[in-house]
Amino acid sequence: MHVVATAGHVDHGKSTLVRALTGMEPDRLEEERRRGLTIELGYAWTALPSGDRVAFVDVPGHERFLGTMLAGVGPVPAVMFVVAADEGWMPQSEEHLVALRTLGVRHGLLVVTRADLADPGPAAKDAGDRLTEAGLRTGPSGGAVETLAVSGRTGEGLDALRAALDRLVAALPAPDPEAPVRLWIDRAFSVRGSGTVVTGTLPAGRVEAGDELELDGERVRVRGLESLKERAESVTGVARVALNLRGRVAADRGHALVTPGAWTATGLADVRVTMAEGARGPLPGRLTAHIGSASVPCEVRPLGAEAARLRLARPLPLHLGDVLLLRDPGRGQGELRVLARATVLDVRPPELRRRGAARERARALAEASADAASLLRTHLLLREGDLVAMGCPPPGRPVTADWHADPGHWTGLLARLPEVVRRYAEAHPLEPAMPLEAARHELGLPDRRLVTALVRPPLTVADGRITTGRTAAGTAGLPAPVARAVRTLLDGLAETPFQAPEAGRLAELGLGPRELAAAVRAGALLRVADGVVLAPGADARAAAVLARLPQPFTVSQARSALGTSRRVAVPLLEHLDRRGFTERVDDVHRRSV
Ligand SMILES: Nc1nc2c(ncn2[C@@H]2O[C@H](COP(=O)(O)OP(=O)(O)O)[C@@H](O)[C@H]2O)c(=O)[nH]1
Ligand SMILES: [Mg+2]
Repeated sequence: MHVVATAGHVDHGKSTLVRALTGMEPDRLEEERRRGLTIELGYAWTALPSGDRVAFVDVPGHERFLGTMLAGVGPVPAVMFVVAADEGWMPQSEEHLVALRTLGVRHGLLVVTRADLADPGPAAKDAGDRLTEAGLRTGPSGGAVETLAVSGRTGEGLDALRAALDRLVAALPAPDPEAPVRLWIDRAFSVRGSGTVVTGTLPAGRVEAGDELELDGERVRVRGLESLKERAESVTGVARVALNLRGRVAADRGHALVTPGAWTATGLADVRVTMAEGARGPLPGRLTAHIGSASVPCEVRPLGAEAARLRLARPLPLHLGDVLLLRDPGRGQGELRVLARATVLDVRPPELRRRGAARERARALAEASADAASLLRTHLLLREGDLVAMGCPPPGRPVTADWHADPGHWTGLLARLPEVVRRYAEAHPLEPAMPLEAARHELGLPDRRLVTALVRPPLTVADGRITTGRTAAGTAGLPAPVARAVRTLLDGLAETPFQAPEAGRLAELGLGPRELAAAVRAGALLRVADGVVLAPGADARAAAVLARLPQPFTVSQARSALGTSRRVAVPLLEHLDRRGFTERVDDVHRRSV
């Protein structure tokens, strides 16, 4: 299915055209029929010559209902732009085109109606040029917008229009069926005995009966669904859908049903502002923001030439890259009310408290793009779930567990940790090994696992503390030749921490079973299995490396991540299982705990 919205000045024949194409009545209200005027959004559908179905969202053209028009067009990917042959370009033709351009609607066709009343030529030429200039296209790439002359009264030109609609919808990009759902509600009502029904245009993703979605932070259950008045088990966007929700749900136009965890509900967003064609700054401090079917009052705080912070009157589920249309509803007749496009660059913007913080933020936003790398430059560390909810799948591997770091920030932390550990040792001569928690606090990190991931040779972790591995604990109590041999071993292990020395090498250093046992008792070596020894803390470091693997993992994946052989990897993994760093999933797989 495809969904196409109408656009154009009042009385130019939009509703008549939808009626002629579908045989359905888009003006449902008694008042609309009495006044011959569209007030509310209208819905009608038909099959095109190709067999594809198209649903129309018919919008009002009257200037008083611009908000409703935007709610109809908001979630829809394509428009049928209507201009009357006998009137030509009019104020709401202009206003609707500015709105479409601002929202970034790129697909459409031009229909010059009332062609039985006047020569459609001049209106077609004038409006066609304007639409093409505004970037509206009918075909897959480049070219101009297709223009058709029709009469809703005589039916002249309707067949050609149907064929053109097929070309229009064939060129629309296919939406992702796996995309997270955000269904902007355009109608909501309760049906006696079956709860609440909401309707909307599903732009992408899939909704199924039984799904749990979120509405303003509350979970709601989809009891059943319909598309174009037919019951369905599941519907994939683009589609018009009606969802029957379980129970009584407070649902309204402008609110959205979303996949839980896939969107960030926010009342604060940092945006890049692009003035609408013909609009001039500076922006007023109070405007209305439109996205999907929502229109929400907002405060605009300019940060720089193109950057601003929006404070929305209620939270909206947003992703980076979302486009909001900013409008000044207070403007009078003849003035341009659509003022700007606001592209979302951050949905959890940092507080601006220090002097100069706003200017600094504006500079950062000027360089920012709507992706995870930009977000990490601001937030430094983010969990995978937060990135997903912001609409930015993580770019690379996490640094540990589900944490992603800005590469520059991470490198800085790696450089700082040895210094922090050294200063701690100086200040605590009796117990020089720094607790992980103290290091976490000192580096201002939100999770202790991040500290463990920052520990690199010669630092090691043992028993929740960081030691500077070379001055290995305990060699002091050993006989001098054993202590010397152990230090030689540890020096070798600093480079390749998981390549336990072979039996031959141990013998060469004079480390027989008795000597090894003494070194292990003294805490100078870690015994993993008979004849397999590593530096103290090597097990925690191995655990940190394994936590960064895709989970679960096999012995051979662990072996190559650790840079060692099966001789060491197998007993080391068993040791990690015992210590609770890892656990077995099945005969072949383990995962980090
Ligand atoms: N002669 C003629 N009248 C039309 C045509 N299309 C619409 N009209 C009339 O123009 C008026 C406004 O049409 P309507 O579809 O309500 O316009 P809308 O406000 O754009 O939806 C109505 O009186 C229609 O009957 C047409 O192609 N030819
Ligand atoms: Mg109408």
